[in-house]
Amino acid sequence: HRSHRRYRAAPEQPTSVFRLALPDSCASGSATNARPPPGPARVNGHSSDARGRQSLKEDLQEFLDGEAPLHQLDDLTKVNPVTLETEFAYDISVSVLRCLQARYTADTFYTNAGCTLVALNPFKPVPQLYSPEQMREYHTAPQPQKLKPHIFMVGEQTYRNVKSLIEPVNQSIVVSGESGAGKTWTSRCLMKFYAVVATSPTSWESHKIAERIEQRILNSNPVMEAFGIILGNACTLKNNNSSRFGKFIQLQLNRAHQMTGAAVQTYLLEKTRVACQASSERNFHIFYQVCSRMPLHMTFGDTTRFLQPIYKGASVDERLQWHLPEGAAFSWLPNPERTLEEDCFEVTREAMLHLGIDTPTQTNIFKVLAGLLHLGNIQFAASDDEAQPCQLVDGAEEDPLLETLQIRTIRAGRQQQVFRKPCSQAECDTRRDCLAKLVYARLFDWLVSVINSSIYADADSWATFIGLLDVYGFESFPDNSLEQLCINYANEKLQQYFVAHYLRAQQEEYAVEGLEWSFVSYQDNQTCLDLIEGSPISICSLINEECRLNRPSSAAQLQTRIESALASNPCLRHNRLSREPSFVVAHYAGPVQYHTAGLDPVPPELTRLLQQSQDPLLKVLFPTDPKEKSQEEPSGQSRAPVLTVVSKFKASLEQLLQVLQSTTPHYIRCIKPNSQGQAQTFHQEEVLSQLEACGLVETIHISAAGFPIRVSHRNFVERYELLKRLRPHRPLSPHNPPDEGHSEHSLQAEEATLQPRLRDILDTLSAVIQPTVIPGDPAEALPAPVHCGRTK
Ligand code: AOV
Ligand code: MG
Repeated sequence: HRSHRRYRAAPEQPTSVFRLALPDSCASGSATNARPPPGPARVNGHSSDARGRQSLKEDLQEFLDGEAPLHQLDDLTKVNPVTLETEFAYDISVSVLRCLQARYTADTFYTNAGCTLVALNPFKPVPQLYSPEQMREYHTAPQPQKLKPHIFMVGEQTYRNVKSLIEPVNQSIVVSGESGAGKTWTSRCLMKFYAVVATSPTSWESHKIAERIEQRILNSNPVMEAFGIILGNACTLKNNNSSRFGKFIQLQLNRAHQMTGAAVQTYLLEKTRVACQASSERNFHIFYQVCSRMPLHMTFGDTTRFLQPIYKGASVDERLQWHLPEGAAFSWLPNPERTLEEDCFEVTREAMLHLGIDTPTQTNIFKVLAGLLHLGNIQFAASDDEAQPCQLVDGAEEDPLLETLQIRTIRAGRQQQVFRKPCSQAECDTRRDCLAKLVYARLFDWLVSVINSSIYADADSWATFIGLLDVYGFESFPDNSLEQLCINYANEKLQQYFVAHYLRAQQEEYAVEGLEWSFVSYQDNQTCLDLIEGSPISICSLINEECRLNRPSSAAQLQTRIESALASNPCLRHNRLSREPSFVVAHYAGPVQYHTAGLDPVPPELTRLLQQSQDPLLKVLFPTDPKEKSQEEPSGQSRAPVLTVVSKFKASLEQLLQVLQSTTPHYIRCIKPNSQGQAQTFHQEEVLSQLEACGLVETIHISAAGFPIRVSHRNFVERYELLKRLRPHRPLSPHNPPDEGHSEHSLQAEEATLQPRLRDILDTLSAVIQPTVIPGDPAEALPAPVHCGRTK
């Protein structure tokens, strides 16, 4: 890119974004020195003249054919004068955006962007894209990276790295993106891919290849589905089948590189959904499945015929056994009329059987889930007398469970004297919700451990692994809680890891090329991470402290403490307009305001109550720990440090990063072209904000700080060799007079022979380097072009 500077004679003009002057002949594509006639302004690389349009079209066509990597379009903007570099983010994003849109319109959903694969959600079935033939094509290609960008290309590259005999290294594929962007879909397709390719090497030569592959995919499906469908997915505004947890799946390979097992680690289950669902959203699918008794039917024209009375839901007997009579209404089951294909109870049961969860255990699970629904119907009425516990709206009832919800037990003094304090109505509600969340979260964790024990390979039977990370992308809503803080904290960590990897990769590449370069001016997101997790004081440590103190005014106290203790960190901001206690963190993807409410720790008496349960499943979920009792302080509080959601999450995130750091990472950024889930619809603003949130814009910044244009030596020689022959000893410059050794005549002769080739080269150059002005900038303001004299 440095060599471009010679052609940049643009004086600094503040209004101009693209200030590029080209030799006339380059700009016009003609052999004369005539300047192109002033015409309508050219905007961001779009030239209004026919030649310009043609060039851009050709460029795009190259991209659509998968011939050129994404950064080539960025080259258009790298020719900006250095002084205007602040404009890069916008302009480069625009060119990336335009490229993605052109590809999307042409049903090309995958694009390479450096070491990242950008995946656009087609929002329509594209079965041919994921067919066994496609898998075979990528798996058997001598160089899969030369095929069209595809998730199978990443999958295959990853697999080959693992197979590399010189240095087999564990691999990971980080799939990120916002809700509904296609992360789970992508992870699932990759698992299907590995279920096919990471098996016996002879299978590709067998006769009934396609049939066998299909069978293998089908066999592995219930296990793959089980990660989400059993307890973890729900219908949200953004995605009908949204995974409400993050997961890292480790696909384990033996020495022959065959998949022998897997292990799954989950993160941050959105357990609040059990007790609290946003309007128009639903609880976890499983609750609807347990309650539904709707026969599966097919519609033919106007008439509805029952082909076979296959019941999606439980039988009448089962429902009676679980106390779920037909027509029962549950307040934690909003929008029950909205049925989805994910509500198929049979599939869930089958997946459970496949995982080794037998029918009696399944019945226990469904009983507990039904119990949670009944818990949600408990309504407390405020008591007139503060000394008396709140009563139930439906009338008085005596039950140890209800009592635990209504009365707080405090143990104090050396004698462990028990004090009982009635809870307010709001406290009762919080305790009820807390109980439900606690049970559901333990059930989910237990299920994950069951899944792991059914799919985990023996430690000595696997040698390497490929990790698939499917995590929530960066989130910013009008109302953000500590849950969003955890999600965005994870994204900050992953972004830092990505940037470190990307910088290292670039640096290594430059070293191989013998180029000296360091990204000294590059600022990473460490300041923001210091704010969230730094030592000794950070948002995390203050949250933990506040949870330990467990005082009624926690939310306000937390805000005050964060503001005073962390005021010096530039990433901490305050939104004075907010009435709720809150703070603002300036993330790499933009500022987010977090409310500090919702720190309620689990009351110990709730856990004790569950530990005393006689239910066979609850006994497994809440085993009594003999150590727990001895740790209790006289106040009834445990002496062990309070393990808040944030601190648990921080620990699991650190563990995840350690695992990732031991691997070679690959990145797939999923992008949602529109929030309505419509095919063939590309909303530029929505995509642009996702490009920012997934760190792609920042990646381009880093790229622009280094050498963003990479041309192989061979291509370079092929393309520019001619110029060397024209001027063997001197750089190409308008100020250099013709070489003394060359007579005017011989030069003309040489030019005549080389003219067609030269014209060709200059045409290509003019397609890449086009003078552009921002809208409203008069064309006359274009700087005077550099005169290249005879070297044109
Ligand atoms: P997510 O995992 O990123 O959201 P999903 O993978 O569940 O998103 O994708 C959402 C929906 O988009 C799917 O149910 C499909 O209908 C559709 N989809 C995604 N990718 C493709 C594709 N390649 N081809 C066809 N359809 C696709 V969330 O779990 O909400 O963060 O929490
Ligand atoms: Mg998902």
